[in-house]
Amino acid sequence: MSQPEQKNLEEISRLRAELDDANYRYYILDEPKLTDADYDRKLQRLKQLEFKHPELVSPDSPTQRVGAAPAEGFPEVAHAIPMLSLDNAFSRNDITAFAERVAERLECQAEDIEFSCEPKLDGAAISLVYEQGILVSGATRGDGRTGEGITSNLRTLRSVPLKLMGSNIPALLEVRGEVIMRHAGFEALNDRAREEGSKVFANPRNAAAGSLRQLDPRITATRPLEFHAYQVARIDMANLDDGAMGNSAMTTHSQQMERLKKWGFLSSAELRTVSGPVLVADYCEQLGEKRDQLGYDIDGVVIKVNDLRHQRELGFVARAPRWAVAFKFPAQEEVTTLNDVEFQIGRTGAITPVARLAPVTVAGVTVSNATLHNADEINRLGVMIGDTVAIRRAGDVIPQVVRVDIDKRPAQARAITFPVHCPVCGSDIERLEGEAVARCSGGLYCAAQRKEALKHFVSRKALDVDGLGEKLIEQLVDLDWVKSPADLFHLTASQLQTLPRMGEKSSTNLVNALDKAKHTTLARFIYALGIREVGEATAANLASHFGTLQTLQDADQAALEAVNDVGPIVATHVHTFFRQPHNLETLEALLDAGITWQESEITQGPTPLAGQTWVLTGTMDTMTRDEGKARLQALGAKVAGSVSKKTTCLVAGEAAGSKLTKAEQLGVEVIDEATFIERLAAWE
Ligand code: 5U1
Repeated sequence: MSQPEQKNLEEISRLRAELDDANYRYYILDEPKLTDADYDRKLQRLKQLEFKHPELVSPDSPTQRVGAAPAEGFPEVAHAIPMLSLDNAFSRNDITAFAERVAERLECQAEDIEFSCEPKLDGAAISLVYEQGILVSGATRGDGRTGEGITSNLRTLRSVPLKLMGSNIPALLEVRGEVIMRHAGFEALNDRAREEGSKVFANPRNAAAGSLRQLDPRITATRPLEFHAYQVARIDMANLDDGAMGNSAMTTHSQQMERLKKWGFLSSAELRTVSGPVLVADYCEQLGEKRDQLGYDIDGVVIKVNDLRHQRELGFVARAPRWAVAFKFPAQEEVTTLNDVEFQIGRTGAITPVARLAPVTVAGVTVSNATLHNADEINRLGVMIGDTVAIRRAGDVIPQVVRVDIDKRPAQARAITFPVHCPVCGSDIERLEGEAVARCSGGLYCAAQRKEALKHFVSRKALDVDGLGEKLIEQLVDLDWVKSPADLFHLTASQLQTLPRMGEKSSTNLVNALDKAKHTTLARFIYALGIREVGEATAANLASHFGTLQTLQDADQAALEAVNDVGPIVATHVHTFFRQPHNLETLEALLDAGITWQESEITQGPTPLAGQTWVLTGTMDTMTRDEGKARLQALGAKVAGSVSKKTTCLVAGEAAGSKLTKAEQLGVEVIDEATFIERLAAWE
């Protein structure tokens, strides 16, 4: 082999190791090491080298995740050991009964048995087989004995190692687990599908299973799927020296899960081992309370006898192991009746059909309203008033109507008519071509839009007016006292006192709070205007880029697109906003009412932090993190959510946690709140 060839070979193996390591840190340890751009650069370089040396391409190379051609169908795969189902438990008594059955067979006390408890993920069950550490087969559960071979699709998941990491690699390993889609990824996938008029999934489980059964792996590769391991089904370590496993030999399920992490798999961070049925039931209760905050669907807890020797001793009965049970949580889907549909108008005029339901308890919470998204969704569901519908509630996501039971449709069911005029102000409802959302064209003439715009205007990240809640805003608009945000500043304490539940003190406090809110920052003021797609960060970028309101107002499309993070759509919204006569009137009225911001902010200051990346963590005494972030952005810095090698400086407030540790490990500069304030004062 020539010297350049030898060099290429070395670079290939170095790049593969670096990419595997970056993947492992990102997906398994949740501690990213490379930025996305660095990862892509290295992957590109590796592709280039492998193109030059096709003889060196191997199936475990990180370039080979999305390589396979579309399939015609999936081959049958017989599972070497059946993929069993589990018996269910629904109460503390059921858990005790299970533990006692186990104790009787093992001839011991239930309290002394160690159980491993972990969430029962609601996704698609999968088996992965590794020979000599290389992924050779991946299959669905199917009927438990035979599944579908979907290796090419599973290879596209970056949480599926193509090659086991670390040491003591077994000759054979079969790992089982669940492929899931997190709520955020699921919502984004469905939002995109609604916009494009393509298939909408009823829940993340269907989305995960459907994504895995794509004939073209390139489609699977675009889906936000994660594989979480939960069982070592087969392992053959005969290839290793007797002593190779040393003290780390695995005698329990929890040890196996730890070992799987070292080999590059994700396994549950919620796994706990506890002894006896009381603590197992406590675990189930606690996980049930946490269920809405996990960000992915779980339908219960899997409780396993932790000792592998005891598992073997207990064996199986019919289709389920005697050593495990699934404690089931209440379902996240329930059936109820659609009593009516009302149409709600949002801040930007977007009209959302809201299903009014016969109240139903879904996963422990009473649900009487659910979203129907838009007209296309109503058509897709084919739903009518009076129908029996399935409602899904998960995490923080707004409850949704996911299905209709046509067979139960009553004779008097009524079609849902999408209004052509705004139900609040009577203006035309418009739907722009290519947009899924219909909008009321009334703008601030529409009381509904006015109420929402005012709620936004006084909200914490905007003008932050204390004591002006939603109900009060609604009253002020309904009484026609407030037609535009500027009217707020003309309210008097004596006028406010005439409202129900507004005493002398609260009225005076509100007037004072409004007065205080007049002195703000340019970034907050821009955000408060409620321009479409202009969130807090964009507002801060616009403020620091243009420096004055007038320069922003005068900016053309190209000048707007030159701002950090502003693309053509946002630029169009901003440009259009400042060309609407009623918006210009509102601005003038606000300035006349006395809204001001510090002079230093309206003259475009220097941007001494341009090119730097800062991270804020912990709590600060004198300002919120949002405020700190806006001030850094005004100085030209980028403010990131996590610490990496690229971080210039970490501001660590009270109770700073893992970000501080990481910054220290990476040698990133760390400063406290006092130093941060000193530096801001010097730069500003
Ligand atoms: N977390 C988890 N889910 N789950 C499902 N563990 C687990 N174990 C299973 C199944 C069917 O089966 C083994 C107990 C055999």
